[in-house]
Amino acid sequence: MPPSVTSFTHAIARRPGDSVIHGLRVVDRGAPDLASLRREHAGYVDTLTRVGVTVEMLEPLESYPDSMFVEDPALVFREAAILLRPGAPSRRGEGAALEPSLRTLFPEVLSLPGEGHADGGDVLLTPEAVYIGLSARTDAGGAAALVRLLGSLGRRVHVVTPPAGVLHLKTACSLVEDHTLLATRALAEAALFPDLDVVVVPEGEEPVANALRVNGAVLIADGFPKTAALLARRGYDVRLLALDQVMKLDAGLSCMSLRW
Ligand code: CIR
Repeated sequence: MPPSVTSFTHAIARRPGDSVIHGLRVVDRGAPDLASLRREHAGYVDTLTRVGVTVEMLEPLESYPDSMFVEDPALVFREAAILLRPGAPSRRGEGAALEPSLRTLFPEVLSLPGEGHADGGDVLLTPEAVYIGLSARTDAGGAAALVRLLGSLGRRVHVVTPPAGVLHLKTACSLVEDHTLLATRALAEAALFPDLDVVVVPEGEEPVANALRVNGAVLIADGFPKTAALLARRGYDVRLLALDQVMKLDAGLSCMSLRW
């Protein structure tokens, strides 16, 4: 049986540095408030711990404002970690900064070959397959290199094109079960995942599509009551997390950790 992709014992997270206020954002809704953002990050790590995950905390990296979003520069499986090459020029050194920690935690650390770019936020794992979304951050060259690398590890890989306007594939979707995807209506209608059931996020609550299923719980951003009620009705143990400041940086729950 393929391994579950919603059960984790370990994670890596990186504390936000002061420079996080200069993090990338597509629409500028003002810089995040540093103290509140740090509280949100601490609450996130605390929740992961409460649901049974041992979190390896990394120190802030001031030279990379977006480096608390550790999901983008790497991809991890129990048997290996892959250093990616983020698409945003300001994030290109984040993989090298993560490498020493990954080497202490994984039996093997591989690197994305070639010149292309790929962000971990564009990679969705299901038990049987890996989906890579093309985006402003993940280009055709990076996706092709990742397809070859994952293929050599025995993974089945699909490259998909999310609808325009999606920063990362997982900005618009996340797995709430091994075979059930929570997704925005636009992504659901694009029908990119024939082997998954799709739960559509209620209209107006699209930012909450980036939920995080961890062990028995589903973590979602606070402030999206229709989605919280929908998930609770479906029997999920829903945990609400304050995320207002993190969301000002176009980020969500999955991107603040690497999990395995
Ligand atoms: C960025 O634009 O790279 C950061 N401000 C946010 C990254 C969020 N990552 C993700 O959704 N996977």
